Amino acid sequence: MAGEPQDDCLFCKIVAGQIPATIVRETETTVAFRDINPQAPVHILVIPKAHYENAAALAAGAPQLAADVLAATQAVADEEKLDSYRTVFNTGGGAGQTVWHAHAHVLGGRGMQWPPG
Ligand code: IU
Repeated sequence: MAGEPQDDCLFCKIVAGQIPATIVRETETTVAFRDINPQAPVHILVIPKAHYENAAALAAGAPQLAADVLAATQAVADEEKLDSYRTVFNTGGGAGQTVWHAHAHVLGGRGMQWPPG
């Protein structure tokens, strides 16, 4: 069911403390941790604690929680002292989504190209 922890979800396990992660920020509803395969000097993932499979499901099912995730991306960027940064939600395999628990990538600390690959 939407919002409920999933046994086979890596990010639900991080929320539960069952898998280690370098957590940089935590609120009542969100967790932010460093990506294990960073694509920029700063690469942090912000996730809702509740399980939604992607950003679209999160926005539709829990709009306040989606807002909490967005607010957390800004807070993380501030804490990392990023003037410019990119926030990415990969939605669907064709867009590069590999973990099916909604997450925002916060990337910064280097120049960015546009369009992204
Ligand atoms: P994606 O948008 O679903 O492709 O992003 C998933 C990210 O999760 C990706 O950048 C991975 O490096 C990252 N990640 C992680 O930080 N820790 C893990 O244990 C695993 C993936 I598996």
